[in-house]
Amino acid sequence: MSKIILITGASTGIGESCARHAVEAGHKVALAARSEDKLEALVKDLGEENALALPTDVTDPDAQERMVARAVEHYGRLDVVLANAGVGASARGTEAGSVESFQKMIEVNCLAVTYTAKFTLPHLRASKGHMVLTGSKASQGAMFGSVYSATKWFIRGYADNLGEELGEAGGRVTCLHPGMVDTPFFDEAKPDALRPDDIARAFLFAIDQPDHVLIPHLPVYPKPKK
Ligand code: NJP
Repeated sequence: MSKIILITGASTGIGESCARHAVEAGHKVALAARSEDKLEALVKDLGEENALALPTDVTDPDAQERMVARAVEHYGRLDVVLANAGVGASARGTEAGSVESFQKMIEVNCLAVTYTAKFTLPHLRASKGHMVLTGSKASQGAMFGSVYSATKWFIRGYADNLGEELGEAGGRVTCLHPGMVDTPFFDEAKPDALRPDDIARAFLFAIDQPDHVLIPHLPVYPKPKK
């Protein structure tokens, strides 16, 4: 069945790849991020009948409320939400990192996800839909820095609690936990990392399960080298 999927952080990397795979699988997508030019280019690629650009800064709750309203006005419902927008910091340690980078990571990776959930949950309740959060393998170790890891611990715990909230209405919540993925998240290419496509396939696997199946957590790691 064709699903209506709202994706935050859709302009590049994992979010963009999830959007491409979703449309290829016959779904329709609403794409949110700040970079309007990238979203418009993606909509052109995917076809206006399949994709809608919603330029949004997810740290602004009013903007997210408008984002959700526009998606629902356009498509009539929401079946899946991928709360994926996230940022890291180039200086990783707590001592080396700037206070501003800590604030930004907590604002985008944690607070903004609560806004996404707040404004989409009524629609996901109505559709008995599926919320997917992009967590990280880093929640189990400070692979990208302690503060970043802690923001993804928040996502891990929040996913479990949201699962109870949405579960009451017959919906589902899944938390993806990618290992390192080669995306613009990093300044330099990461040759041994996963590719965004690897996460997109996992995303589709999670949302394509029959209604009686729940995948609460889905780790996707690069295979260790011998
Ligand atoms: O990174 P990137 P990924 N408002 O930089 C958007 C997690 N993760 O795909 O606004 C709205 O290509 C930004 O769009 P723009 C990671 O923590 C990654 O790797 O136009 N959107 C872009 O679309 C994150 O949660 C790895 O700049 C905002 C997107 O977020 C998710 O995967 C490993 C925004 C970031 O795309 C996607 O990251 C892992 C704002 N204020 C978890 N700020 C990894 N790459 O290794 C940013 O375990 N965005």
